Amino acid sequence: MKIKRFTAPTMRDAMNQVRTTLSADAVILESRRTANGVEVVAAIDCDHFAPPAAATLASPQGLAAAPRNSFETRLQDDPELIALKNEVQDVKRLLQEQLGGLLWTQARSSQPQRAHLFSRLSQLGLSSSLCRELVAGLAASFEGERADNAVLSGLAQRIPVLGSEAVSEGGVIALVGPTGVGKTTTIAKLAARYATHFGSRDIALVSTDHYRIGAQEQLFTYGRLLGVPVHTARDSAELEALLLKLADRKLVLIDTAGLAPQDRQLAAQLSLFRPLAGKLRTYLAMTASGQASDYEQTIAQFRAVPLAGCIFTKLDEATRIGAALSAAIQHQLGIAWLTDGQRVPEDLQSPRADTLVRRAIVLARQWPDRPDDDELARRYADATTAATRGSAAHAL
Ligand SMILES: Nc1nc2c(ncn2[C@@H]2O[C@H](COP(=O)(O)OP(=O)(O)O)[C@@H](O)[C@H]2O)c(=O)[nH]1
Ligand SMILES: [Mg+2]
Repeated sequence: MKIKRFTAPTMRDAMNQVRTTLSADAVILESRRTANGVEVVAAIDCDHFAPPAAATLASPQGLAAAPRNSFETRLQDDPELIALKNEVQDVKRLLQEQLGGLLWTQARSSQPQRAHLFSRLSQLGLSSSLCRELVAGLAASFEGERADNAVLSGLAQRIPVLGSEAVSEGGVIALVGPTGVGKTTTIAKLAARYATHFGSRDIALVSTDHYRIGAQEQLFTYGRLLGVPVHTARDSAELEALLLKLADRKLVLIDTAGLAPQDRQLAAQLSLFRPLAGKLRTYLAMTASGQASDYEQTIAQFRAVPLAGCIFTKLDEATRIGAALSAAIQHQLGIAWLTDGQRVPEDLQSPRADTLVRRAIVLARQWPDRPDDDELARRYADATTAATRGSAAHAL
């Protein structure tokens, strides 16, 4: 592997240098802003390194147009080639691990303050790329506690929270999300909260959950307790007609079926709302203690309907909320409410970014995750790869 450092006034110039000196196949390991522009560290696998000729530089168009040749076909069918491909992938993984270690060692010796902050943020459960972005944004002159405070307030500033007017302004609100996250309970909490402030006469509840026995009964029970009528709708025509009938209500809360993202009925459930986009606000409910991959999958599936924001539930059960915060930041999903217990309506809170950061810190102290150096190196390498993918895409 050949590794080279490039400096240039702009990212575009730096990428041109990388392409000309190494090749279009070069991998960007690190990029950062300097007083004079940008500094990029790029690497190329020596086996594949040949001085690039302008005509052979890879271009997206070229790749798109390339026909599938017989080698590509064999790569999928031939057992020997498949074994070879797996071996290459193993070697690649090994190289990435070693490279991660190298980058992490380098970061620790050349920028110990930043490396320390990366490690601290990472222990909150935040995504590696977010940790890296927060640390990269730190002014070089900040040290010690001042640096800690600066990155934590940087984190708070990036957490998208929605104001409490989300309910107080009323309208038609639907909650969607995976099974058992607490949608129905949250609907009851929202209805009770609104009823306390404005009376129950202006509220209606709607259930579209006809998939599970007892699911509607749960909402009817809450409705009876709160003195709020509960309606049902099986398809979008019924829902649309019902919403017309309930047009005089200040707040209509729609409960949906708890379906797992991989459930085939999910598409049918979400299609209920598509014709009504613009007439209602849909919030995605997710537990606060999920893993990054859970959030990726859930958000990807439920994005089929336009989302006005999200709700993080079961904060009381969470031992870490960094992944939830990272998902909200990365997907720019404003957090509308938090729930932290089963009590209706007490355990419903309006989010505050600084409180969420404090909570993440307290949880990390209570449930420490002390990654060893190899793990930190892996996270740092992950973040570097993600960042460079982004900046390369931006520059090219
Ligand atoms: N610990 C805790 N449990 C909750 C919270 N919200 C809901 N639950 C519980 O989670 C379970 C599933 O809630 P439900 O509202 O039926 O979920 P749904 O399938 O998404 O509608 C119930 O036992 C609720 O009491 C919360 O904030 N904290
Ligand atoms: Mg439910």
